Amino acid sequence: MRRAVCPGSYDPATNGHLDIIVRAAELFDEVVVAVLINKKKQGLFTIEERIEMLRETTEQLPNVRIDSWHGLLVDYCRQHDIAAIAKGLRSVSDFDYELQMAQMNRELSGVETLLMSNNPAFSFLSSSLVKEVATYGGDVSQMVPAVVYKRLTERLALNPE
Ligand code: COD
Repeated sequence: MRRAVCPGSYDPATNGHLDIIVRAAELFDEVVVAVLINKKKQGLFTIEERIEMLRETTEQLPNVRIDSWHGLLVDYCRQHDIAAIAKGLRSVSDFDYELQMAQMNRELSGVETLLMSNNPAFSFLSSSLVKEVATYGGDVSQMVPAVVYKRLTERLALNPE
């Protein structure tokens, strides 16, 4: 079985993330969307909330499952027999960082990284910008999956700026 992982913080998932997940699911037998836990970073959503939103968003994709992990991504890949890391590239600045991580991960474990050019319609999207715009009342409804939009507006209504 050809298995890939789409790793990220997903705090929260955007339509840019989803586009990469859908495309990876067309290329591999199974795709694991792994929410990487960074204990130094306080997120807007808990890991459980991010997982729930990703599950709902990807429920129509039978070969996609959601998981979480704390530690090195290459260790997750080894433990779960994953041969490839699938990621999206938005810009040249993304490329510099992604290439460095891809080289490090390959050096550490031999795992390959597939860098997919993103859909230009989503080039400007990042979780942090979406959160910032939503915090100040901007309309992000077309930038994130519907379930994320609902949770985001509820969360920000509870914790206004
Ligand atoms: N369009 C297309 N793709 C996108 C978009 C978009 N608009 N936005 C994000 N993506 C893709 C990118 O491929 C990105 O890499 C991925 O989604 C995740 O994005 P985020 O913002 O959710 O997550 P990051 O950037 O915080 O994730 C970084 C990782 C968690 C993947 C990285 O830090 C990691 O692998 N950490 C584990 C510890 C480790 O192994 N460290 C050593 C690395 S060499």
